Amino acid sequence: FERMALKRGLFVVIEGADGTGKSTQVLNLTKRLQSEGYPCSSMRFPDRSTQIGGMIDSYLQCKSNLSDESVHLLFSANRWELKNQITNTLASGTSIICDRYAFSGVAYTSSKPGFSLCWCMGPDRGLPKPDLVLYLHASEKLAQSRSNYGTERYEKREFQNKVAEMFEEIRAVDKTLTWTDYTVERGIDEVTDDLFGILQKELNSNLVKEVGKLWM
Ligand code: Z5A
Ligand code: MG
Repeated sequence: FERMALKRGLFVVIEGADGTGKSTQVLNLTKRLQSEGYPCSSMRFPDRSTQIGGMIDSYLQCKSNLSDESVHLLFSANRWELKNQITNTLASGTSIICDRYAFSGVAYTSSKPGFSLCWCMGPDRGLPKPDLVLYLHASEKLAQSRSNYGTERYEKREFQNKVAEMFEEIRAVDKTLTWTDYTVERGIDEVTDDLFGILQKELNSNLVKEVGKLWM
């Protein structure tokens, strides 16, 4: 008899401004998908649990210094070291909800003086391509409640404004990617409901095409 082709998992990346609830929603959405019967696991970048991730963590906490070029390459290497995990998970039929990805990588470094978008995109070319990028915008209210930024590197308003501009440029470069905007103006659980609604259509579609390669 003929075996039915296994439906691969959906690869969803959550990106967005600082403190818009990305990490919260990645965890909630993963639980929600699982409880609705969709096999799903979550990932995050940077993944601070690996050796490379440890170097990134120390840099972000300002406990060590690295040149802008080398930390950019470390962020990218952190994704490449988990590439097989991504492709194997998707191939096994499990969806991935991922907290930040190469778009953050390019947006943050290209916000520093002297970095072109082209140079920044180079190291991430060929990584697994997400089926959907959910971009979270902060509502006025949420942004106001975030007026005192944290102590990590990059957590400064001026820099974050530049990062938001760069995200727009990154979107414009590659029209083959699917971005969906969502403005966070409701409570955490309502936001999870909304995002789940956005994903449900995609989860039920017949994903026969292979996972693509980013920016190739
Ligand atoms: N970076 C880079 O340079 N290059 C790269 O390649 C990558 C990253 C991948 C650390 O990332 C830094 O690394 C980051 C980008 C850079 N620099 N900055 N800024 P990270 O992902 O580890 O950053 P983070 O520390 O997790 O912060 P975040 O991602 O900006 O926060 P978030 O995940 O979006 O928000 P959250 O932690 O889920 O929620 C924040 C708070 O808001 C929390 O108290 C929640 O309970 C609350 N919250 C959440 N949702 C709501 C709603 N709906 N209403 C009210 N309150 C809410
Ligand atoms: Mg986060």
